[in-house]
Amino acid sequence: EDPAKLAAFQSRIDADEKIEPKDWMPEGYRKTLIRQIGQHAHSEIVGQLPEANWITRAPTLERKAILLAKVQDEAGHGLYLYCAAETLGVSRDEITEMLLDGRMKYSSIFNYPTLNWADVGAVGWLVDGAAIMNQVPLQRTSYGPYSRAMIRICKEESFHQRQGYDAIRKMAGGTPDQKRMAQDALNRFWYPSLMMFGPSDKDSVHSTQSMKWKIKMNTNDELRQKFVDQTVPQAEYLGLTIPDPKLNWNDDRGHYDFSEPDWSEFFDVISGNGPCNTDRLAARNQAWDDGKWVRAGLMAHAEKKRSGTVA
Ligand code: FAQ
Repeated sequence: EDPAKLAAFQSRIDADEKIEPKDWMPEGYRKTLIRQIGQHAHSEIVGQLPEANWITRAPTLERKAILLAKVQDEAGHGLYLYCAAETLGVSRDEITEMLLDGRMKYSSIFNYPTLNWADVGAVGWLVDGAAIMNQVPLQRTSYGPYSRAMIRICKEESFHQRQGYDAIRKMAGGTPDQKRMAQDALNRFWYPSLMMFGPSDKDSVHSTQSMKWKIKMNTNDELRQKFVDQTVPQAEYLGLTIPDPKLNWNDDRGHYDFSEPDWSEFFDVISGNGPCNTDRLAARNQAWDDGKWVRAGLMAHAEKKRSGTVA
């Protein structure tokens, strides 16, 4: 690639200009964005599965309506993000097929099961909480369509996080059994939530270049620390205990010290061996196959319209 073009591109980034679809961009920038936006879109779509699992068993009509709206929002987020990816020259069908045959990833977190109602609260509180921590800075990301999608998504994510916190607060303040369930959900979701931010900075292959291009605004460890600092007081308010004996406020650093997740588990999960990877991909493949006739019908209709033969 032409060094002069690369330098001009970098100075646009450094001046906080947004890059738009028709602008010149380095091939690596385009590829990284397709990977990150695509993975993000897939996460929103696959992320519907663990919560949708509880829609029919929500404890009250109100909780059911709220959960239904939240899961529906995730589908919308996936669609905005697929549209943002399409502006980079990749079709939604193409990247969907890459998800379905395992060439693309989605967030590790959605390979963990939701075993009971408290897990739905924990997902909203912790998983959406971690998602917001990662996504608020992405509103300022350098690629225009991604940044604009993130602005809308973040508004909806904060409602999601609050509904989760509200559900877990109800459980934590309920009967001893309900409180035990809330604690158990926190125990199981804590480390997988910390893993959502990606490997530690020393193992993050993409961070340096992505931050130079302002595709990412922070390192993985920076955001993980912010999430811990924000979440510990929330757990204290709930009367729940973060499952980390090393968790401790460090006055010198002005942050909590905490234990790293088990990174071998993380790499296992992202290479396809988490508790629910097979189920999640099977569910998405089945949805894609079941929808084949709808896609074929729409194409046939569009074709007829084009040739003017619609009745
Ligand atoms: N899971 O070099 P890095 C949501 C991979 S929120 C799976 O550090 P990068 C909302 C990474 O792809 C969740 N894979 O990578 C919701 C790379 O492998 P590759 C989605 C992971 O990209 C809530 C390798 O490890 N949010 O869905 C993960 O610079 C509730 C090396 O890592 C986003 O996607 C992981 N956790 O940083 C929905 C946010 N972490 O591709 C429903 C946008 C790393 O070379 C219900 N994405 N890997 O084969 C990002 O900010 C970044 O992509 C990171 C990873 C921070 C996730």
